[in-house]
Amino acid sequence: MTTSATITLPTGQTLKIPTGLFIDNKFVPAAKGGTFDTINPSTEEVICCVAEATAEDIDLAVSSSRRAFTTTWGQNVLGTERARLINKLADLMERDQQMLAELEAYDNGKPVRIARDGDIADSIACLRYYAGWADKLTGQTISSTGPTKFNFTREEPIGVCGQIIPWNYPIMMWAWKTGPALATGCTVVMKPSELTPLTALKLCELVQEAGFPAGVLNCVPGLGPVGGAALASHPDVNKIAFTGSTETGRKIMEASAKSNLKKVSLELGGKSPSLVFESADLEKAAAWALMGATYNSGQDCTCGSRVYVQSSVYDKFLSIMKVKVEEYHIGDGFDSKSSAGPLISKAQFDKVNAYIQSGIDEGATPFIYSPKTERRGYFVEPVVFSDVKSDMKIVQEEIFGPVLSVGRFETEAEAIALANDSKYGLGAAVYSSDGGQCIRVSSSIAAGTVWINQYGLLSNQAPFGGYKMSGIGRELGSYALAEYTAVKSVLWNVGDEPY
Ligand code: TXE
Repeated sequence: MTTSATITLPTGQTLKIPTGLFIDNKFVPAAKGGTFDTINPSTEEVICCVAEATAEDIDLAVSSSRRAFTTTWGQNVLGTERARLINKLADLMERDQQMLAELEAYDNGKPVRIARDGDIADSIACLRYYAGWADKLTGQTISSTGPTKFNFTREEPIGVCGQIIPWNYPIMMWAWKTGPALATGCTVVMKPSELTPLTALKLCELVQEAGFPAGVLNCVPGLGPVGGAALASHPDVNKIAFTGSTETGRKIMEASAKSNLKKVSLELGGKSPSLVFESADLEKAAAWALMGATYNSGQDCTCGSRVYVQSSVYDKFLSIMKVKVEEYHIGDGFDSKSSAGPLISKAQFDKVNAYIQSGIDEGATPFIYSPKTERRGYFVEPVVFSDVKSDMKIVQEEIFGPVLSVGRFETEAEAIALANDSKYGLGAAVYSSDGGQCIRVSSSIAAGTVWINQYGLLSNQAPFGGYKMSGIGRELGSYALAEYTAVKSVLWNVGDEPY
């Protein structure tokens, strides 16, 4: 198999892209020669085929990362040097921002503008944020052990990290995971989603160009149950960072438990609630709520898929929402008017449409709903259900499409109970002009992120992660550093006691 392909983007531009596995700073075919196709979700056409990693390739990648960890990276390189290389990588991404955005839009379907000014801009900032941390990792000096004992701690890189990422934000998930890993001195074996492998591989060219030592970052596209499973159960991997479904998250934990008890961090599904109180600015609340439910066509772990509105303003809220949905445009990622693109795959398209049908069958009112058209591509228009009940599937299960359920409540206590009636706890929002209510309610919701009078905005400086079945561990901010470091306590006897 060749390890590159030349593709023609919808702009008419041709682009040479790597399609091999990236091991030891080289693009190579898979050991068994296998490949898989990646598909443009806007046209349902095959873009190209990509090398498929199996267990043998994972072994090679892990050995390469282990070698780098013990020689050219890990504790052998100063934080300032790690920062320099990460900053260089960020600069190269900035140079290639438009090209990366077009490739992301082609492989994933999202609008070029959103990929460039949202996902990639944030990813560059994320790398720069973690480059800033690379030379600032300090331990503690602990004096309570007495005058003749000297105790200090070291924050050491945990080792070789497997990173398994999804298809909804391919570049951004790559940056969220590589940033803190490389900054702390870990080495990485990255497995991008089989649905969107192209930008992860293109970024490897930039890793080469930036001058990272071989093996610091390897990239092994492949199928989840094959390459992904081999990485999760590998005995020489020290940590797995995973973003994806709760179901696969369980398998990753199980693989860790059955292999070497590697550290695991999981960023999983959600069913994030928004509570709109009668004192809220309803125009703004409806705009944020619609954005929360439809951003990235709802393919977002914090998709605000449940909105509860106080009864006194329920009808008004819905009528404002209706006007706003009409301004929303689902379309091709290369069309500058598109607010969001198609769903990622036929499987997601079928899954989301089955949920929409289940909402209708279970008696929710399809308040805003345009039935399917025979259009090419996996496009689904936003759907808003009203009069939903808590036990409906559309209210309890993650849909991962632009489908919003709107229910009602009378009191603050009822609103909090509805918000917490979920196995998930990733995001939540409160809309109210009563400051005391905002604080009371945000403290009572079991979710890793609570937005007040806004939705979905994240910051590289602020921690992100889930309560309950939405995950374990935190990404972003200084909190993510703890996921990639092991704390060593050094106890030194500086006195004369015999023992
Ligand atoms: O996810 P998977 P899928 C949710 C969302 C979506 C559903 C299914 O509800 O509809 O998951 O999507 C790798 N061992 N989210 O099937 O399977 C896989 O190759 C190791 C939420 O795409 O979890 C890919 O790289 N790895 C979410 C990654 O896991 C395995 C983002 C995610 O795929 C594996 C995506 C295995 N056994 C989907 N099986 C979020 N939290 O943002 C699969 N993988």
